Amino acid sequence: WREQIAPGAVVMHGFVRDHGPELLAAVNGVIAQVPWRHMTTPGGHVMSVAMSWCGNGWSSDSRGYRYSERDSRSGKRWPPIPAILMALADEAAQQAGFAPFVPDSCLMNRYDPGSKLSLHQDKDEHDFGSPIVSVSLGLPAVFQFGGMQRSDRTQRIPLAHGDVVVWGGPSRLCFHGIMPIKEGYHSLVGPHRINITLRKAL
Ligand code: MD3
Ligand code: FE
Repeated sequence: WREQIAPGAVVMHGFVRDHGPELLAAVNGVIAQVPWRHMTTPGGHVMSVAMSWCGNGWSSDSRGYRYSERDSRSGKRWPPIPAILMALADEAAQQAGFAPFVPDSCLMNRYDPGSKLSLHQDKDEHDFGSPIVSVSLGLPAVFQFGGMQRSDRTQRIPLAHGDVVVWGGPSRLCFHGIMPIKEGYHSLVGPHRINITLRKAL
């Protein structure tokens, strides 16, 4: 079923529940080329979440966060976004009431039990007019969704394997985060949660 949690934010429960194996195969194809890595924030903290990406990649260092077409170490482009993820992003965005969506960046987060993502805004993209489509796989999570101010009160939204959320319009710049993941085992994904976000970054 579909649930609007804020203006522009639509949760599509179970939207890709039946496509776990294909989605995981797509993730693993990217991981073979861009292995999971723990980034260091500009503030010098190592993130508990492991990341990978395709399309335009993401980087974080003492100078800040940015997106790039190429791996600065090898000079090569990051791998392309798998077709199944491009199709899913467009389908979900349109069903949530947004225009056809052609993302150019796909970030993947892997959470192990205890991993969390502190409250933040996604504002490194150049295009805030486009939505972000997120896909949850594996262990469940509690998502925190706030307002335009870090101090605004947050609502807690449970996210399960197969849920897709489209974040656009007024919700695009809201603060959000993921509470520490509880210990567990998912039959397909194992002891992890994987989140995929599709974005128009550059
Ligand atoms: C709401 N990821 O990668 S996805 C991120 O589950 C990120 O890994 C979380 O926050 C995760 O930046 C949450 C849902 C999400 C993604 C982007 C948003 C929600 C958002 C941007 C604006 C508002
Ligand atoms: Fe985010």
